[in-house]
Amino acid sequence: MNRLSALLPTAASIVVIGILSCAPPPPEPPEPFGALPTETQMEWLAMETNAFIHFTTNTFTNLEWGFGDESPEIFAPTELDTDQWMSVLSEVGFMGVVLTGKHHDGFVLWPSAYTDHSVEQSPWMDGEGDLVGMVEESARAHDMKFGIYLSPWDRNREDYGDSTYITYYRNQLREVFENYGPIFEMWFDGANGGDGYYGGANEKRAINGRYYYDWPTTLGMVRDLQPDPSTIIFSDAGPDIRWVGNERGFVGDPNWNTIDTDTLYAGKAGIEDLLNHGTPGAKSFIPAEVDVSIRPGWFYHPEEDDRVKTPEELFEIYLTSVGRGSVLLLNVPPDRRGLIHENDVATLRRWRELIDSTFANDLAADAIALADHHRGNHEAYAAANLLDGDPETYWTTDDTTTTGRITVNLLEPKSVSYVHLQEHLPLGQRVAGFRVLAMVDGREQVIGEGKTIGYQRILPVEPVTVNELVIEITEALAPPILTRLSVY
Ligand code: FUL
Repeated sequence: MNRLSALLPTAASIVVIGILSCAPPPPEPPEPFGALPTETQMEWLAMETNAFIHFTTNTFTNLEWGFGDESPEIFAPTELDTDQWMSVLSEVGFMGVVLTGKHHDGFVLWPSAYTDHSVEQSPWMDGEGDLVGMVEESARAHDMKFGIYLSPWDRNREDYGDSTYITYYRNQLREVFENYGPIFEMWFDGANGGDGYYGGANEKRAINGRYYYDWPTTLGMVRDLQPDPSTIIFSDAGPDIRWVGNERGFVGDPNWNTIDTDTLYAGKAGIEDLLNHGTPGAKSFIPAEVDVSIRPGWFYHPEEDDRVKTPEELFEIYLTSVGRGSVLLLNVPPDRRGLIHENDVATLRRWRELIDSTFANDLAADAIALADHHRGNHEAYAAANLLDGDPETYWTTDDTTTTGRITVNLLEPKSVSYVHLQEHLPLGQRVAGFRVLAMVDGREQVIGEGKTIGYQRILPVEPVTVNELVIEITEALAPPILTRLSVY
């Protein structure tokens, strides 16, 4: 071959280049549908499991709600070690931690410039301790994000109910954000039981729940204090994440990430159910957070040492929270020594082993997925995208349909117990009904079904050993868009 002909394209390569350049470009992706998540909400959903820490004077008085008249003298952990907390919590997979910086009793776990009712007046570390600072530091040392709970209801403060208390509350918020930020999650608790110490008044105080706290101003302040990375703000109905409507460890099916906040108010009949399920196609994207305690109480009580949830109970909670596209906020309350109790540590470790062993091996990793149709019949939207591990690629349909059928060829008989699906939420939550089918005894049978998928869905199915599975999307609010399919 002379030099010139080596540089010239061959006839065959001209044909290939011609075909490639003629391949039609993929059709436009589907239009976004409904309320969409922010980047911060997507990052929060990806955290999956966070730990909640309830620790204050209640730990020593054996109460769940301190009255507000507790002496700081009683706050006296003997072996407090926040590194023990964080090393256990990070070892078992928690990505972040939310600490009760102040619970309803008003005792403050950091030396605050705005009150004496704090660790500064306690014998712990001779009044030199700063538990918020220690937890924050230990969390970051273990690569966990730090968040805080500051109870708006304060049964210690004399001025609770007056506007000066709101100033006090905001000053403390500012103090926390400035000294211990970035705060990944801010927990605004909704409880208010009325009575309390209130600086010695010992009375019942009613506040106007709608106006007293002037939430728009407080939330605006938090946004200004931490614009980037912005804090995920929890309260019963958002603005960023919502309460799940129970403290038992489950979000519903369906679990819609959307709610209409303007029609939700405390005391509304059925509000728990609304929060538990969300509302399809509603105006705001406000996912549910599943908060539940590893023990019967939120605070440590010695008599509950043998009532720590079992690893199997926690695994079930994992399936009904993370497995339904929510985030689990699991409360692990340290004991009077200031340590996470041995029983809690043991159950947490075994729980993590259960999760890891159940989901160790994706049986669909080498599978072949084919859909009955895909958008514009273009490879860019084919079912193979479900198996490529890339959250940016997805299977989707033409705009004219809201259903689909995907066949997953596992290549050889495999024992299947769970199907794991994910929607591509940046374009909105869509799927409202799906089922899993398999050939059993020569007949195609439904082995599992559910309503929503959302951020993710881990669906337990009738255990079967099969070569092939079918995923049917039976109902959706708009063309379904799925990004992941795994089988365990
Ligand atoms: C509730 C509080 O009253 C409980 O004590 C606990 O902190 C729980 C997480 O939130 O509203």
